[in-house]
Amino acid sequence: MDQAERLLQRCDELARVSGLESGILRAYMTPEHLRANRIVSGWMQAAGMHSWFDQAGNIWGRYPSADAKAKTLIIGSHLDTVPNAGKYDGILGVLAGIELVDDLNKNQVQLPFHLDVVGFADEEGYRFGAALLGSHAIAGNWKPDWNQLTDRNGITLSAAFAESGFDIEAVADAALDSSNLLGYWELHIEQGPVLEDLNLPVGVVTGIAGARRFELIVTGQAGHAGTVPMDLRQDALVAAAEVIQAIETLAVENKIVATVGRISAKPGGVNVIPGEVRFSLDVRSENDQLRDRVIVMIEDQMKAVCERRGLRYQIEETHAAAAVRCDEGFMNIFSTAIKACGYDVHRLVSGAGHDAMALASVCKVAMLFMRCKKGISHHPDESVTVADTAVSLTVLKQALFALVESLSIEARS
Ligand code: HGY
Ligand code: MN
Ligand code: MN
Repeated sequence: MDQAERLLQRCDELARVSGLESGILRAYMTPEHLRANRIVSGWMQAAGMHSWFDQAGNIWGRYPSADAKAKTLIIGSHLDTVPNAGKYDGILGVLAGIELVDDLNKNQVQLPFHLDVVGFADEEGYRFGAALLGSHAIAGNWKPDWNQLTDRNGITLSAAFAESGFDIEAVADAALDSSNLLGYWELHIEQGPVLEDLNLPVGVVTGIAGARRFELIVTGQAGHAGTVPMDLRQDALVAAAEVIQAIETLAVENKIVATVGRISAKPGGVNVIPGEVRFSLDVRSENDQLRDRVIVMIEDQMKAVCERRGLRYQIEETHAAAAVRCDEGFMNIFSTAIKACGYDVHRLVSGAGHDAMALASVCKVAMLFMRCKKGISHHPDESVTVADTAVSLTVLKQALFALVESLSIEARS
């Protein structure tokens, strides 16, 4: 079996490590998160790396340079998922790093830098709402108030750490010494239709759209569905629906993206007027200033609707990641490698968020996108081909050797 086939077979194996009876879910600090890490750690060791968990629950493998004081290139992505996920979002990038090292190890190739492969623990932020927790931790940007975030069952992040055998007070020790970092590379499925439309297996990411996430709460008055006249109601769900419609209109008018992915109404009886509604909001744009202006417009709409209907509202921010530019030098290395493989180079922005956003605060970052069928992602129909996976591995390997070459030229100059 060749490396691309083995990589995809390993994605199938990890897909079976799930917290759901049917479908894939691996959330932060759950048994399935740790089980997946241990499986990946075994593959890292089989590829010739030594492997360890860090204090934030990320899994690492190191292919060391002979020079103990060498700098480090990190290649990785995330092993956590959204609920009912596909097999490749994140996972592909971690396993590609392992295949790259396995090839180097088998051919006894020595690098002038340490090559670390990382499987981040919580890029999606599904369980606790805040995203990029594992990568923020290694970038030294852990926020202490995250410790008190709670999941759907009211379990705090610190309790979840303890249940999984981690001490959240030690999470700051996961931070890397950024002076040692050459950079961070991430292979990731495109999660969009552009490469398929251009009939290209891979593309170079120029930047990542910034994202902000919120929990919006509308509070009215619960009441009997049969006895309260329509003009005397303070119906939280109807008010929320009006706000959600306004969110869509504002996003379309301002050419950004805004999504309400989750909504819940209390008390939840079919014959009870909802007294409280909570819903999520995810707003993104390549232009942080435009995104933030639209968020203010959304808040204004929320205020106007609630005042008119006599309801109260709260807006809690749960995640913010600034738009990120990828490193020009790395983009050129990836572009040259793609050309050497005989393909046109297409550069594109990522609308999806990635761990590279968190790493960008401490080192240069670059991303290589790989085509996925119909651009489908965050869905069981996520699909890639062995051929495209093989191209991605070849491009990464060519890019790695080009980096070695550019560093040796730098050292000689
Ligand atoms: O939400 C995102 O963009 C990513 O998939 N976490
Ligand atoms: Mn995702
Ligand atoms: Mn992802």
